[in-house]
Amino acid sequence: MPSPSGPFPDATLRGDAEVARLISEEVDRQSTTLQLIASENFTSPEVLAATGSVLTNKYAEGYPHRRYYGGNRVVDEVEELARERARSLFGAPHANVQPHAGANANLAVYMALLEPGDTVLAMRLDHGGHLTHGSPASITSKIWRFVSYGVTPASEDPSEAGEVIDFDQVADLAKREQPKLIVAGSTAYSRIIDPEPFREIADACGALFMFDMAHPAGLVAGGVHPSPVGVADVVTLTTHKTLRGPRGGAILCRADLAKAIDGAVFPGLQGGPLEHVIAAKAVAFAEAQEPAFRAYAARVVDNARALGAALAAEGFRLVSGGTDNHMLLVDLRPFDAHLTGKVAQEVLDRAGITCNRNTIPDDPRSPFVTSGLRLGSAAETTAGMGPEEMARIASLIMRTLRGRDDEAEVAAVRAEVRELCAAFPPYPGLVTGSGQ
Ligand code: DSN
Repeated sequence: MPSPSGPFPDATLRGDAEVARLISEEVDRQSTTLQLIASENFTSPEVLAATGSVLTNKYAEGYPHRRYYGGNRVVDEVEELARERARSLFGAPHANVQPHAGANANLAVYMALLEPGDTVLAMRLDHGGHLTHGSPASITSKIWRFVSYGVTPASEDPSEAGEVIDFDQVADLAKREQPKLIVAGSTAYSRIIDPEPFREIADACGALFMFDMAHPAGLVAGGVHPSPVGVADVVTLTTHKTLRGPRGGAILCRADLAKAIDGAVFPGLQGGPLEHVIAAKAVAFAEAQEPAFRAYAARVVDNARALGAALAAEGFRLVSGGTDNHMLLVDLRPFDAHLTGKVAQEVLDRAGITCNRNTIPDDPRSPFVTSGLRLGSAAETTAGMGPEEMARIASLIMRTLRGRDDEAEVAAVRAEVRELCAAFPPYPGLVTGSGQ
């Protein structure tokens, strides 16, 4: 069994062999397989240490200096620090760092700004939106009335942009439906989302404007994507994707909305905040302000482009023709009309290439099966990989999918993946065992 070492919480788990074993196995999995899920990353050891700290013991319902429990001198400072660092990183007048996740952050904003039944204009889930942007399966659609916009049709002409946000549709729907809130942001869209046209459309119909930057938060912090802060009325984010912090959410907003937003998070939606995670968010916000993080953000985009170019050369189609961010949405059909996203994800998993199946715009297959794969560059860029490794990964993906019925070929790819990962360990201090 691998023996964890260094400043990691699992080093002290010797008293619980079962959980220690599982954490070690996960260290091993993360170190010996390729992590290409666009919403994942490798946090720093400092973020891990804060997440595994004694701050988890403290109840702190309320906000700094306005708590419902005693003993909050230290966690008040922790949360103040996190709020201050979030404001400074993004240039925001107000930050709420308590949302346990991006979904909670979005729900809290709706609670703060809307009455039940109000109309919201947001992106369709099957064109790249998020569950909390009004999916029929989400509580959001049961409380508020969502109207959806999507992307333009795919273009036959490669010189023309297709599968990009259809701003004519956004404007027409806004005029017709008079939403109280317009939401920008997505989980499966590989282009820059410019907040300015959304602002103009919102102003024209008197709507508020929320930008959900869960995915590109690190690219905004790193200066490679335009910031929606100061353009949108409210910005939500997750801290664990491109921002590379602990799993969680946050909200940035105008000063005059601060009271409503804070009240919606607590006591409206959540109870006690996770102060250990808030401490880790503070660590991540400070890390993202370093010059090295700007260089990281630029490399993430370079790597996604390199992976996309190499995949296109192998016969895969990239939705919208490429990427401006950390992710690629790959249409598998031109590569192999019989290959589904589900089958591709499963065989890639066996080869040690971790990613997720995803619907592509107007996908004829169900969300459980899909015709696409979503790939991300954020985690392996953190591990140190560059464009050369991205080209090699594209070739490994092609070989796995081409040879999916040939166990020897899948095993050969698995061995190459292991060798590649060994040269880029995400946590070099950790000893790993044999892996999957
Ligand atoms: N599940 C996240 C993602 O993978 O993009 C969004 O919540």
